Amino acid sequence: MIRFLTAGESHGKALTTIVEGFPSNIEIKEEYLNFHLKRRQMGYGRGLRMKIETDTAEILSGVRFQKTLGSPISMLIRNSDWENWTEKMTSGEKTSEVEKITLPRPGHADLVGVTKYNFDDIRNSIERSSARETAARVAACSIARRFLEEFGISIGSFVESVGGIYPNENYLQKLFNNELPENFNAWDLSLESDKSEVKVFEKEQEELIIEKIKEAKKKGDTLGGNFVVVATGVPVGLGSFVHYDRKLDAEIAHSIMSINAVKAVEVGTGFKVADIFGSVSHDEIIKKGENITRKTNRAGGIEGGVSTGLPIIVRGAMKPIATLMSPIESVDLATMEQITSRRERSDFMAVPACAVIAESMLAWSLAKYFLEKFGGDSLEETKDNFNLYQDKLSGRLRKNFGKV
Ligand code: EPS
Repeated sequence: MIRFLTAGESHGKALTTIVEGFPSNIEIKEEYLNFHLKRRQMGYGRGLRMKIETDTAEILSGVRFQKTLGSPISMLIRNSDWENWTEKMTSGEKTSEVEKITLPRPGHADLVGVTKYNFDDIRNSIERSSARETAARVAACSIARRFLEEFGISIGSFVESVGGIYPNENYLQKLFNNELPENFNAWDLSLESDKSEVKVFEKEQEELIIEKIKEAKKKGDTLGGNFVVVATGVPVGLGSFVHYDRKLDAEIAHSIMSINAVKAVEVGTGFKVADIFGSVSHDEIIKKGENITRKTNRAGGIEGGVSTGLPIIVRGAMKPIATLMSPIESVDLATMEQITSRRERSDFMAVPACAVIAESMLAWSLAKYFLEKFGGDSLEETKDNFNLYQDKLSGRLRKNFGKV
C-alpha cells in the first residue's frame, strides 16, 4: 500500500513530503517534479505569492541515479517567502511582538481552526489550512504519475468554467459520448489547455473569463469554477464492488474532495443522472470487431466501483477564493464587534491550479489501486504481473462464456 504525508506551513521554512510504497527502478527526475510544480503555479488571477515562489522539489532520499530504490522518498520544497516571515513564524522563542489576527475570514478555516485547536491567533490556523500545502501534494503525486506512465496511463485536465462562463462546445459531452480519436491520450487535454492563461480550449471563453477576473479584482472579489480531470489507459478491474472502502469512485471522490476549496465532485455524468431515464443514462455494451466495448462513457470509466477500461472522467467544483480584498461581514474575536473581515494577500482565481492538483490526486488514487492489484517490489515485477493479466484478460472471458 502506498502512502504519503505532507508537512509545512505556508510561510514556514519549507514544505516536505514523504512518499512510501513504490517499487524500485522507476525513473524519477527532479525536472519532472518541477515541471508539474510549475504548472500548479500558473494561471491568470494568481496573487503576489506566486511571483515570489518558484517551487522546486529537492529529492532528499529514496532515489539514486534517477531511479527509485523502493525506500521512502522524501522531498523538500523551500518557501522563498520564509525570509520575510522568520520572526513571525519561528519555531524558536518569540523575540518580538507579533500582531495577532483576530478577525476570521468567512469561507476559510479561520474560525473553525481557532475554535478546534484552542488558539488565540488565527495565524496558527491560516498557515496549515492554506492551499500552499498542495505544492507538496503535487510533488508526492508526481511520483505516482510517473509510475503510471510506465503502464501507458495518462492524466490530463482542463478548466470547464470560471464564474459561470462556459465554452461554446461541450467537451465533457464529447468525452461522455466516447467521441474520441482511437489513440486519445488524456495528457493531450493538458497540453492544449495549458496554452491558455485560464486553462480553457476556446479563445473567446478565455477572453470572457479574463474580463470577469479583472472585474472581480476591481471589486476586491474572487471567483471559482469547474474543472475536468481525465485518465486514459486505465486497465479494467481497478477497485472492487465487494466492500465500501474498495470502490475506485469512492477513493477518487475522496482524493478530489480533499483539495482545498473543492465543494463538489462528479464521476461521469454525475448529478445529471438523477434527472433522466435509465435508457439514456447507462452505457450500452456493444461488439467492436471481436471485442466488447461501450457505445458511450457516461459512467466516467467506473461501474460498480471498478474501472471499465474506458477513460476515467471526473469533474470538480472549486468555490471562490475565501480571502476577499473587499471584505464581507465577520466578528472580531478580540472585541466581539461585528465588522467586515480583514484583508490578506491572496489569489483572485485559482481553478487552473486546482485542475493540476486534481490531476495529481487522481494519479495517486489510481496508483494506489493499481499497486494493490498488481503489487511488485521492482518496476519489472509489477510490469510482469500487469502484462500477464492483460494478456490473459480477453482469453479468460471467452473461455468462461464459451463464444463471447
Ligand atoms: C498558495 C499560497 C498562498 C496563497 C494561496 C495559495 O500564499 P500567501 O498566503 O502567502 O499568499 O496565495 O492560498 C490561498 C488561496 C488560501 O486561501 O489559502 C499556493 O502556493 O498555492
